[in-house]
Amino acid sequence: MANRLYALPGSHPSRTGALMLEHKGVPYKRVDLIPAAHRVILRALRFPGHTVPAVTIDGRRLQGTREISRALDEIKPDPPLFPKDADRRRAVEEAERWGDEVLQPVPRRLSWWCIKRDNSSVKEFLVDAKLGLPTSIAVVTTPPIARISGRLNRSTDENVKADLAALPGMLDRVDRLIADGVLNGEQLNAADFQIATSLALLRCFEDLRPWIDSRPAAELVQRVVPDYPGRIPAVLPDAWLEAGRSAAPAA
Ligand SMILES: N[C@@H](CCC(=O)N[C@@H](CS)C(=O)NCC(=O)O)C(=O)O
Repeated sequence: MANRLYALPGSHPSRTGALMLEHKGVPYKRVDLIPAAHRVILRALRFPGHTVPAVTIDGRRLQGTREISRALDEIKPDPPLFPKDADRRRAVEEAERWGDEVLQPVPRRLSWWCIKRDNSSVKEFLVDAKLGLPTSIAVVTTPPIARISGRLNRSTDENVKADLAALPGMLDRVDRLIADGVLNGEQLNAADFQIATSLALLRCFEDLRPWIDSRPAAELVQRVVPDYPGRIPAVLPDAWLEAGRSAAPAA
């Protein structure tokens, strides 16, 4: 049976899953699920959790970017997603963990907050979606989905404000990982694929693109995921953006 990648339209970790499959040269068919209905479908497909990416490969079910990266290295060792050297592997694993647990939720929370207030460009996230229904119908369902997803992801004013205040420090950390050779080295690794998609989604925010484009982090996005679709109009309050605007990029 063909390998399948179950995704949600515009989902950055889904793109991480796709990039890792492509890095390995593993053929797959992408299936985009309809948000909210995705939970029922993933359960029906016997995945244990409710998030994407979820992959079926060689009769195995893999769910979550970190499970997928490790399993892909087992299934097809070359090209590797983790370095052989133990110290370098630890550094990549730690960067991948941080990218998954700390950085990845930030663009997710910010997206739902912004889309709830202005969904005029949501269709741009759906350009290459494989939903099996017309984009116009998907767009119409956006307001209730944005409300539910905003609640599920705790996209509150307080959390979004805190994310924006913390973001410059997170971008500094990405730049340090690049300077240390953990990210954007000769061989791309699991942490590159994990972190680049979060940065790519952050670049979709008109308010935030300049924060990234002045940094080495932008080179990682250009290399790994230059074609991330979508645009989020400038709706974030000026006062919340102040912290980031005044933060100097890492040397
Ligand atoms: N951090 C995990 C989970 C990813 C995740 O939360 N994906 C979101 C889409 S961006 C999702 O599936 N949300 C649906 C839900 O929580 O039910 C990973 O890297 O695989």
